[in-house]
Formats: sequence, C-alpha cells, structure tokens
Amino acid sequence: MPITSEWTVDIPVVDIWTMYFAIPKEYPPDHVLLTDGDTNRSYTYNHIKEASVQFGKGLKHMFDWKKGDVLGFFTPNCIDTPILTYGLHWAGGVASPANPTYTVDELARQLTDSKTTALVTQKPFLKTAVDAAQKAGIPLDRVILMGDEKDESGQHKHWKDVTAKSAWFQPKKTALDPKKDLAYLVYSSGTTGLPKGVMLTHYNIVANAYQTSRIDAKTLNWDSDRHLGVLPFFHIYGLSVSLNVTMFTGSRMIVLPKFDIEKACQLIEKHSITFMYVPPPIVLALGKHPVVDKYDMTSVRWINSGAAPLGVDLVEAVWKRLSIGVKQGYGLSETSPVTHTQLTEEWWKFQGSVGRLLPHMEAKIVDLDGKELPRGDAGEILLKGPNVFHGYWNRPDLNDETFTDDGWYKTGDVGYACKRGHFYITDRMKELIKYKGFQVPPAELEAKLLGREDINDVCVIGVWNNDQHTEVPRAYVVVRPDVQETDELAQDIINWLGERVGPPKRLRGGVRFVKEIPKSQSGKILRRVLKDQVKREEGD
Ligand code: 4UW
Repeated sequence: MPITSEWTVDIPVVDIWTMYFAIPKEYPPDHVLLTDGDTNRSYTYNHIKEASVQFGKGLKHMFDWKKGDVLGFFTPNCIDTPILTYGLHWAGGVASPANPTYTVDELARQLTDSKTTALVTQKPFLKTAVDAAQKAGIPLDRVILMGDEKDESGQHKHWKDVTAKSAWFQPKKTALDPKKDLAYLVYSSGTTGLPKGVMLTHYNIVANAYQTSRIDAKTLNWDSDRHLGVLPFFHIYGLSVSLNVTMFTGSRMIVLPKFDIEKACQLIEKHSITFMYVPPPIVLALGKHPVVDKYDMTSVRWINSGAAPLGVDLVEAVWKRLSIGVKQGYGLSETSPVTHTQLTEEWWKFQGSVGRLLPHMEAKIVDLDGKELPRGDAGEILLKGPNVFHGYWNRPDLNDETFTDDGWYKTGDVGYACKRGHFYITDRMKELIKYKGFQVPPAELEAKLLGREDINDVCVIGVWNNDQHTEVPRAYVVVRPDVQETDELAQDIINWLGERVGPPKRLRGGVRFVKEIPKSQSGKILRRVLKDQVKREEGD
C-alpha cells in the first residue's frame, strides 16, 4: 500500500501571479517583504505587485512577449528578481534561471536548449551573459539589466525602462491554464546525463506553496517573523521555498547576494532573523565557525535544512551551541520542490529524518524490480502529488525512465519510512553529485574530460568531505598508455577542468588514476562499484 499524507489543504487552481496578488493576504499592502541585506533597499507588497505589472506590460509592449516565451535569469540573489519573475508570469512567460557562476558555454547550452528569448543579468555578469546570448542567438537588445547599476553604453535596457510607455497600448494580463502552462523551466540532470529542463506549471508551484504553508506557515507571523534569503533564487529551493514563504506569510526576507558567514551573522543580529532555509554547509558554519560567537543569534527560532544530506551530529552541534532546532526537508527540482518536511516542533524527535509527506502526496518504496517493499525497508522512493512535474522539456524519450506506467515519479533516491510515516534518505541511486546542495552532473564533467587527448576513459563520482560537510566531485581517470600517471598530471587535469566549468563542478575531490573504469556488458559506467570501493578504502 502506498504511504499517503495525513494532511490535506485546499489548493486553488490559479496561476502564480493570481495566487500572490489577487487572493487577499493577512498582511497589509504597505508591508515590507524584501530588503537588500547590503544596501537596505526594500520593497513593499504593493510595490512588488505594481512594478511586476509594469514590467509585464513592458515585456508585451517592447518585446511583443507571448505566452510560453522564456526569459532567462543569470544573476545572484537580488530583490528585483521576484518583481521580474512575477511580471513575466503576468505576461504569460516562463522563467529559466541559471547559476551566475556558469561559464559562457554552460550558460549558452541552457539558453539554447530552453529557447530563451531574452536574458536578465546584472552589470558584473554582463560579459558572460552577452557572450552566451550571442552564442544562443539572442539579440543584444534583449539582454536586460537589473540591480543598482545601469549600462553606460546604452546597449542594454534596465528593467525599469521596460515599460508600456504608450498610453494607447496598455496590454492586459495573459490568460493562463494553470495546470498546463509553464511557470518555470529549471535545469536538473534528473537520474542521468546532462541537465534537462524541468517543466513546472503554475499549478505545480501554487500547489507546493499551499502544501508547505500547511506546515511552516502555521508557525509564522507577518509582523514579527523575518528570514535570511541566502538560498539562491536560481535554484528551486530558493526560487520556490524562500520566495513562497515570504509572499504567502508576509515574513520579510533579508536578501543576501552571496553567502558569507560573518555577513549572515551580522544580518541575523541586525534584523532579528527568526527562521532560515539553508543547505547543510550553512548548518555546518552555524554549528562550528568561530565567528558565530561574536553575534547575537537568540532571535532565531528554527532552521530548515535541505538539498543534501545532513548529519545528526551537526544538528546536535547547532543545538548545543545556539539552542536552535534544525529540522529537515526533502525535495527535488522535479517536485517544485518540497515533498517532505519535519514539523518545527518535532525536529528533535525523529533525528535524521527528512519528515513526513506534504498534503496530497503519496509515496512508494520499491526494490530494483519496481516491487513495493514493506514499511521500514529501504528502496527507491517513488512519488505522486500535485507538485510533481510532467516531464522534461523536449525530452519525451525520457518519460519511461522517469515515470512508471501508472504515473509514479522515480526520484532516484533511496530511503525508507518508519511506521509513523517519517522518511529517512539513506542513499542515491542516480548519477547526481550534490556539492553544497548544487547539482553536479558527472556525465557533463566526463564529456569535458574526454576532450583531453591524454585521457582514454573517465568516471566522475561524488566523495564525502567531512570538513565541508558535502560531496565533492572526484575523477577516476584512465590515461593513454604512453602517458605517465604523475601528481603534476593530476593537478593539470584539475586546473584544466576548473577553467572550463563553474566552481561547484571543480574536481575538489581530486583525480585518481586507474587502469580501467568498471562497466556493464552494455558499456554503461558502473559508478556504484567505484563508490563502494571508495567507501571501503576511505570509510566514506
Ligand atoms: N537529504 C538528502 C535531504 C535532501 C537530499 C534533497 O537540486 P535538486 O533537484 O533539488 C533540491 C531541493 C531541495 C529542497 C527542496 C525543498 C525543501 O524543503 C528542502 O529542504 C527543506 C530542500 O535540492 O536536488 C534534488 C536531490 O537533492 C538531494 C536528493 O538526492 C534529491 O534527489 N536532497 N534534499 N534533505 N538528500
């Protein structure tokens, strides 16, 4: 029998803009929702609403924006992002965010694959954005700036200049079918291969906002709760979870463009932060970094960790040091993203658990043959729910490996559920490596490394780094027979790849030379064999 959620919630069938701006909120319209942690620049609910409509109208007026047109985002966290995203949704567009540490090639690949028609960036990222836009055939007057700096050359519009200037052309909001029309195209490597566009509809995101509101929002007050926006808006955890909780509950978000432990602590003290959504390496910093002792953390009531495994010892370290409970959640890009969460008041009871199923979610734990396992046995986690995506962009060929015949989404994660419905993630079957919560698809690194003439074969796996509390990518390399396996060559390979990929994908786990890569009869790399070998050798 599938495991079903014990909670329900009414989910309206509306688009995202309507959810936030047409359905009444508990907090007043002049309430400040977003504050820039560096400059203190702030936006109220009303401003976000009006500016989003202005931007949406501008997209239609200046770029003839059509339903389904994709707008790329290539920027670190900025309080302008929600305005532009909701304005884009108002105009019927789809947002496709990319990590601003991407190289030109990484960005161009996403822009091309997603058929992005315009790109938003900030001044320090303009050169990479322009080079990638050119590669992807996006006209330069469609590279739009946001943030505080404008472009002196006059080549690129600032988003504030994207407005419907003429009085006679004042377009209307685009009518959307929330269950069919896409809101986000985020990139995930899924269970195998290169990153693919995850098609998330408006209803997927709206459902997840309501599903999570049933849990976390219950504990929040619009006038006293504040959280730190450290999760990147270019990743689904920040884009959906952090923004939803702010828009939904009115908890003001203090937005940080980039995580820095001292800056984060200063802001926690200054703004009396009460809760935070973070990945495990930030829990590590809060539990162990000496700088934390300099600041007053007593305002923080709870922390939610997700996106990668979190050790129970870290949860204890944070509790001992700061008396703050760390609860866990679990989710995937493909599920908008949250599927499980612990209740804030339960973090200490079921340590190591990622919590229970959100309202309207169902799960099955199956063995390698897809046979359902008894409660308590570990196997692959399959999911169903209103937040589960419908497939990968332009990749119907992947539907069979992504969904079962009866519509269960195969997560590629291994775990079990206890009798009371608390889930524990124990392993990952899929190829994915998670560096500090960021996706690193090994196939992408392997394809690049095979471009070197001295490498005959390669396999990249994630190995655990306890000091940083994260997996790091390591390459197992078979060199050409006439090439010497030296430390210099290993370092050269690390440096060479480092110049071609963004920081999360660097080979921080090093290079190991091997005579052959374990493969199945059909030639598929057997990563598990290498991973088990590392576990045996390094006790990972
Ligand atoms: N423990 C172990 C976990 C965990 C985990 C995720 O980049 P994606 O596609 O998506 C995410 C989403 C993270 C997230 C969403 C909502 C939420 O509430 C929360 O915690 C509060 C986190 O990271 O990567 C998905 C993959 O990340 C791993 C797992 O392998 C999953 O398939 N993962 N959360 N708590 N592993």
